[in-house]
Order: sequence, then structure tokens, then C-alpha cells
Amino acid sequence: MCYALGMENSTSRFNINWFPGHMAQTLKMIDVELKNCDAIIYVVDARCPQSCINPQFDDFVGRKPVLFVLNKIDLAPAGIKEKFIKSLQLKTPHDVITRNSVKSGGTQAVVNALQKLLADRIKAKLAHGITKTLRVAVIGVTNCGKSTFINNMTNKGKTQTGNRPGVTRTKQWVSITDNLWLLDTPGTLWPSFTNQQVARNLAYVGSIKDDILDTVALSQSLLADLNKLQPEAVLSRFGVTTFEEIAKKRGCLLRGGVLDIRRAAKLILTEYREGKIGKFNLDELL
Ligand SMILES: Nc1nc2c(ncn2[C@@H]2O[C@H](COP(=O)(O)OP(=O)(O)OP(=O)(O)O)[C@@H](O)[C@H]2O)c(=O)[nH]1
Ligand SMILES: [Mg+2]
Repeated sequence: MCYALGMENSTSRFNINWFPGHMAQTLKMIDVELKNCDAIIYVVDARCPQSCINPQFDDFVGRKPVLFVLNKIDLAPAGIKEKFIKSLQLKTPHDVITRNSVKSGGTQAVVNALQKLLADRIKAKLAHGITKTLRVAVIGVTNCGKSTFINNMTNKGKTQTGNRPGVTRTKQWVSITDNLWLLDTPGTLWPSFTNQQVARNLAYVGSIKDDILDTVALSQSLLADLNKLQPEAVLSRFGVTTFEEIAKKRGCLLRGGVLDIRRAAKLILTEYREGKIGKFNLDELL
């Protein structure tokens, strides 16, 4: 495993990198599997879609048409799709849709978007008398909801999911219909984050293992960033805005009235991740 964590300076900012060996293996596996795929479904977390764009995938997206899925749209602010589309520099065929994968329905919209994106390819195959089964690789950073997205398309729990990064460890082909197969892949990050705000955003949304992070520093950093984006949302949720005030207000105290900063940190991170504090576009911090 390769990671580094250390205090950058005294302002509670810290240095995050997480690229365990299985992620490098996953990149090799995707490279091989893509040869037999018609397209890519690139799942990103709608709370920070630009931060989820993995430089390690650049070569992949150049080779096949890409359907970007802004997943967890239920936790994201309005207008995020339009902002993400503006940020895209891609010249090859692609489209963007939004998705709430924990809610039923909407499967047909994904199938329609794929068919539209691959219309020429499908037409060419049919002209040669080939009824083509579409094979599509689903890729994205850890914990963005790839496996949940696939399960939601099948209405069956065919892939393993979980609210922590690194749940999927091996590739898995899943049949959605007779004519559509999706490849679930393990989430992948990149060897080092040159932009630490990207790393922080991914850590805030739970794409980087909490175990390798200083969760108190992470939570304090998150709170500072949420206060920068929408102080009124923080105030409305907690009635106060600083870490210490929130800890006190929520009764995070040890014996003798000492603040239980670990409990307060967990509380703030959990409430943010569950969408209880509000809907923020973390990409605005980049
Ligand atoms: N609110 C919300 N939660 C979601 C959505 N999609 C997935 N989740 C949750 O996000 C967490 C991660 O989902 P997974 O499907 O395991 O994510 P993954 O991308 O496959 O993760 P790895 O396999 O670790 O890379 C789970 O707790 C899901 O319930 C969504 O659209 N909205
Ligand atoms: Mg998974």
C-alpha cells in the first residue's frame, strides 16, 4: 500500500495521497477489457464531478464513446450538470446524464442515452447482420456509486456495494438485458494529487479511506470549506458555525467538560455525507 499523510502546516490542511497496489492492477485490467467494450460509463460523484475526473483514465476516454453519469444527484445542488458540461474538454463522442442510484426508476433513460451515443456503431453492425450486444465498462473513483448504479439497472443486488471506498475488488460482468452487459470495476484514484483541494474534496465525500486520514483535521477542513461555500447552510443546520461551538452544542464532551473532538469530527463528516448540512458544489473550491 502506498499512502502518505502529514500536516502540511499549522492551518489544519494536510497532504493526502492514496494509491494502493490493487488500483494499479485495476488500470491494467480496464486497459485489457476496453478492447472488447463498445463504450465507457464514467461515474462521477455529483457533489464534486470535476474532482472525480481521473487523469489515469485520460487514455481510456479517448478510445471509446463516454457516457458520464453524475451519480448521487440527490446530494448535489441544482445546475451542477451544466457546470460539469462546461468544464469538459473532450473532443470524442460523449454525453452527460444525472442519476440517483438509490432510487428506483430511470433505467430506460440510461439505456436510451447509450443507444443515442452508440447509434452509428449499432447501425453499422446491424447493416452487417450482426445483432450486437453492447458491452460497456463502468469506471470511476472509489465510492462514487458504480456498483449501486449497476445494481439499480438490474433491480437485483448482483454486485457488492458499501458506504466505504474499495468495496469492489475484482471485475464483474453483469447482464442488464440480452443486449446490454455492464462491467463493474474497482474504484481507482491516481498515484499523487498535485491539487490537494481535489484530494480533500474526494476525502470529504468518502472516496478516500478515512482510516488513513486524520479525521479531526479532515472534518475541520470540511467545515471551513462549507462555511466558505454556504455559511448560511452550516448555521441553519447547527445554529453555530465553528468546530468547537458545534462540538459543545451537540454534547460532544468528555469527562470534565473536555471537548470530544473525535466524536465531533465524525458527526460533522457523517452529517455532511448524508446530505444533512446541505447541497454544496465542492468543485467551486478548486
Ligand atoms: N445518496 C446516494 N447514495 C448513493 C448513490 N449511489 C450510491 N450511493 C451510496 O454510495 C455508497 C458507495 O456505493 P458503491 O456502489 O459501493 O460505490 P462504488 O463506486 O462501487 O465503490 P468501490 O467499489 O469502492 O469503488 C453506498 O453507500 C451507496 O448506497 C446515489 O445516487 N445517491
Ligand atoms: Mg463497487
